[in-house]
Amino acid sequence: MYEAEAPVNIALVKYWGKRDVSLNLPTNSSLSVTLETCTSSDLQLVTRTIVEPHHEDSVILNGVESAPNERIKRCLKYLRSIADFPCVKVRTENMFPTAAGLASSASGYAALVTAISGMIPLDANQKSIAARLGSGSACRSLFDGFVLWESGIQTDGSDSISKSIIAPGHWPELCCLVLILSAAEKAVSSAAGMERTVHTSELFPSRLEKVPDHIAHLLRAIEQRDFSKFAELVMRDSNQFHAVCMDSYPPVFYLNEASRTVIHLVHGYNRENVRLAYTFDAGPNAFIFCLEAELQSAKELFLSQIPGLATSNIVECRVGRGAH
Ligand code: 2P0
Repeated sequence: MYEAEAPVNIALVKYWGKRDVSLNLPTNSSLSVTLETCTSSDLQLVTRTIVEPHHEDSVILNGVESAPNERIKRCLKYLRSIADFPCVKVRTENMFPTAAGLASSASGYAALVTAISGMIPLDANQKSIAARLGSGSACRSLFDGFVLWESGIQTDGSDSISKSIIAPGHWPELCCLVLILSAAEKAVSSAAGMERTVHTSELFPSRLEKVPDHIAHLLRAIEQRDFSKFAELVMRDSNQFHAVCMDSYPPVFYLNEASRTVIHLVHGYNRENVRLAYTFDAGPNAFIFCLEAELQSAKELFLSQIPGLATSNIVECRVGRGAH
């Protein structure tokens, strides 16, 4: 029996768009931070997975058994091309709502690949490729701290690899509050949304030109621990990603009324100086960054201003380690 646990990651510069749909090869590089939950509630932003030899490949996700889907098959096929291993029963549990814009596929495939790395020898690049074949953003959840996923240029994806570029200990005061504003499943999957954007958004090519600068500037802000620069770049990239979603045709909306309230609250709070940053994935839930000194007042702000938000819907995280 082989066990693994993988955290979620949140993109600071978003992956949105594929140059190869079947290999999950992205149109642009992305930069993320791996999140480690530090509240001791039932809600932990991790996936726990156990694999064991079985007479056929099967998956039990949150207690429900099914045959492996195409993505899992693709991932297992690649892993078996490196070194053969028997059929497996995969038992996997998300310790948070599945498909609620909380990147469950990222932690899920990172946990699967890490559990299988107990059965066969895999180097970091092979793990990254295997996780990416399951779900693009999963290759980032394998690694610690701030993680860069390089888009690569090869058509086989051999150079579309992620790696840790800044260790978690570099910026210990950086906190992330995850505000769970809705646990509902999204109406348009990320894969479908990306495809629509690539084929229909007129703004999208101009985003692709800007992404390398976003990444370079953000890396400099992180290296210098410059929170206000970091915050502006993170909020701008999130807004641009949602703008190209809205520029797709028909438009794709991932934010809801509560998400927009969060955006207004953050800009109001930042009027004198920039102390909070928001970013949103393909869903309405908010990821709020701040420094430790600001944490309590940030929580009070959202609890008092977002209707229905309770302490139990806020998950406090730090920059953490990847799958293990
Ligand atoms: C990201 N997202 O960089 C971006 C930002 C959502 C918004 O990666 O089809 O589940 O499995 O490769 O990784 C979500 O897309 O898509 C995602 P697939 P994935 O985190």
